[in-house]
Amino acid sequence: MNDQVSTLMADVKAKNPSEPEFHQAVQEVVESLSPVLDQHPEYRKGKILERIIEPERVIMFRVPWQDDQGELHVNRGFRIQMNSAIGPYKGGLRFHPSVNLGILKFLAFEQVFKNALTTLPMGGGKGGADFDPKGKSDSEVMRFCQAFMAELYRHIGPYRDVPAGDIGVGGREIGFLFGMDKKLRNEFTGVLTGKALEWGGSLIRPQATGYGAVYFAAEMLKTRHEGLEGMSCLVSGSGNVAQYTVEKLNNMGARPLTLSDSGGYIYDEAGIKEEKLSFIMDLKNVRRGRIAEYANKFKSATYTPFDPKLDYNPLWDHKAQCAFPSATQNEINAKDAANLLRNGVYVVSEGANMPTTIEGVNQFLDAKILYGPGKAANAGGVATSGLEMAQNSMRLSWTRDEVDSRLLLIMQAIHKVCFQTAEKYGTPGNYVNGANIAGFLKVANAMMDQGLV
Ligand code: NDP
Ligand code: 2IT
Repeated sequence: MNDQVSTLMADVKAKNPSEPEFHQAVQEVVESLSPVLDQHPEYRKGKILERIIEPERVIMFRVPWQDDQGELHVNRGFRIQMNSAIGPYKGGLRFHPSVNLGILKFLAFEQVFKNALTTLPMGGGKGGADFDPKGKSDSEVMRFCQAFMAELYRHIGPYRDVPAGDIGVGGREIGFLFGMDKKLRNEFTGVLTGKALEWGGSLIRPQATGYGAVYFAAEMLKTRHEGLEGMSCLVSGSGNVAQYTVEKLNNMGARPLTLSDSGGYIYDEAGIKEEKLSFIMDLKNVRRGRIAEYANKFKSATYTPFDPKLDYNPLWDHKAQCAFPSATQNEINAKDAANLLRNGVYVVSEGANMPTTIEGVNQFLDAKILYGPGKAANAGGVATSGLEMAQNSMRLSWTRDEVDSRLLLIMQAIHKVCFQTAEKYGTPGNYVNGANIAGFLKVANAMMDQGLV
């Protein structure tokens, strides 16, 4: 760390105590920015960095709801409106017991740069609650979503802030949230994305994050005149992002071998082919069961429960060429990164947000593998949310091919700007610097244009 970065990080830690994920996300970005700040003293004078790390607004609220037995519960809800320099706040909602202010601030901070890379006019935000949807009935989830929206609706809107899904928030939750917003507002507006097709959703939005992460990997491979065909791939998670990553990998002739949930992971040496993915989709999206069931059903697979005493994740300790972390933050630590490299992995495309620790990232960069950080590689999801907003504004819907081809073009554009920016600033092949600098420049220039607000 240079002096400037250490001073800034000391301030960030003092001002935002007990928020390690936020510190980590800020550190990774500011470490990339030194050459930009040296070349642009006006950003220093305009205190762009100091402003960009401070949310424009943080909303925290009580979410009281009643379970099926009539017992009352109180959760904490949040919306971080991080930066609106280039468009309305945009970003997902996460429902998970681990949710706290620091985690949502890291996610909102990442979202600012990610959204800037999409080429679309979206600012950055994130929200959610420390609610655990696991084991809850549909009516409990509905009552929670309604209670959550009873407060959130007054802070959002199609020109103000447009939430979407993230961990624990999928089509079912977006439906309940949208219904409550519509009732309270007495207006049918495109206030959320990830809606169902019949009421304003976009084709390909459910697929977009996973497909996009695979398109990004393919673009990185193209720079070495290679393709995904025949590549063995390790995928973590088994939710929205992981499922459509596996689908696209199969379409492109690759061999996805693993999937996980918070209990453990499966390794299927025969590959997680189409019919097995249908089983996963039913298991996870309809029956809401555990991934362990996969190994009972398919004999080519083994299930390994996670052992909390281990200081590494055994999912990352298999021979493969590619890895698609698609579960959660910091799921690849220094030891996991070393295991991946030792096992021959040389393509990492992050479907999850910040799945790799700073020590892990540094190993990937030192090894000069094709490493696509989340804010670039998983931007296809929010980009397609941007396409959903565009369709809502026009009051029409595009075909599957139209949306998918726009998604591909956007992922190619993101890859290109990251690749070229990394080169321009003297670190060719470093997509971390490329993504951080390119995203920063767009937002910083907009902030400079708009004055001190
Ligand atoms: P889902 O809720 O659909 O799936 C999450 C998956 O990750 C589940 O398999 C879950 O297992 C597992 N998981 C979650 N938390 C943990 C944890 N602490 N430890 C181990 N496993 C965990 O979420 P998504 O697929 O939508 O999101 C996955 C990642 O992708 C997140 O990092 C999210 O921020 C990111 N992302 C999502 C986008 C989207 O469009 N949905 C867009 C861009 C990024 P279990 O069921 O056991 O909890
Ligand atoms: O992290 C993310 O980019 C998302 N969860 C998707 C956000 C969105 O608004 O579609």
